[in-house]
Amino acid sequence: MAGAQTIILHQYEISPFSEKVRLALRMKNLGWAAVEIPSIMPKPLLVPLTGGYRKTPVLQIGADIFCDTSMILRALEERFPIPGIDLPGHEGLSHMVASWTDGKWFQTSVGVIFGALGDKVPEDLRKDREKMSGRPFDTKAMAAAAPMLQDQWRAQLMWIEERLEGGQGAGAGQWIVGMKPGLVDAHAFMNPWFVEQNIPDFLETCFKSAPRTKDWYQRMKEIEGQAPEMITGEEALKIARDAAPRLKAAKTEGELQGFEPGEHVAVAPDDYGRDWVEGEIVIATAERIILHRHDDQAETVNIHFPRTGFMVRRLD
Ligand SMILES: N[C@@H](CCC(=O)N[C@@H](CS)C(=O)NCC(=O)O)C(=O)O
Repeated sequence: MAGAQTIILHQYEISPFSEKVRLALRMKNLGWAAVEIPSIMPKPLLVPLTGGYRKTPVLQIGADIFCDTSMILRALEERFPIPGIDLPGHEGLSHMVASWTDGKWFQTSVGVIFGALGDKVPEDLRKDREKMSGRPFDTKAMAAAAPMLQDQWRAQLMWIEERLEGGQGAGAGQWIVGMKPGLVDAHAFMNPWFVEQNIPDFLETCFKSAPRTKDWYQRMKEIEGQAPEMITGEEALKIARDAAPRLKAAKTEGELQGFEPGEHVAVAPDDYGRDWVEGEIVIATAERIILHRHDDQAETVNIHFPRTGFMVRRLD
């Protein structure tokens, strides 16, 4: 039964960023619980935990809340290091790969998918995404751009093909780097998976130019893990309420804006879904910032964000 030590993923089935974390959980063969959250606002059982952050997924362990997959994967690797998936000799590389897979390639995937599905996208999802991105959801323009984006999507898939062709040593060409699947593979897996869920024929067509990538993708899909325990948002909130954030000595390290522990600040993503989360700094380093917050429903939580892709500003 889920409790304060359980890995709880707030997610939804068709979310590619959620799939990336589910894949990492499978690679580590970890037990976990899932809360199915809505794909559009409002998210009344999630926001009390995150202080306003709305994106998917969010990871919870007790009263510690991890936002953004880069923070989530880092936290999983730190807390559950065996087996390691940040492969020795390739440390740090996964962040660089993720900034491509989660940024440019993901945006190309969104364009290709929405361009193909066009009018089938439900009205409430369109409205939500317009609000979240601040841009009109123009299905005609998306359909017109789709063929050019398809070229771009496949060109990025070919980067994986080139990497798989170029490997050296025993086991080369099986995984993107190293001799076993790791974080770099998990990042690279996300976009083909997203496309396969929505327009599988397009993926098959692209794989004709990328046979090694097709085989690699199949190998990735064969990685088995544990099925989640399904819990409700109410149960997850209660777990947070009954737990205390993991104790950490407050510290800031060489903060460029001069932040100190205990300072009242706000944190928000710098791309879309720019909802500001307010709290007091527990820890701020070059890689992460942890805010302490109190909420009527969740009570005391620590919310962890990466520094890359997030803005931090001082509040008076
Ligand atoms: N940088 C974020 C991106 C997450 C993201 O964009 N997730 C999509 C779903 S896959 C999302 O939040 N969509 C809006 C929503 O679910 O409310 C991360 O790595 O977690």
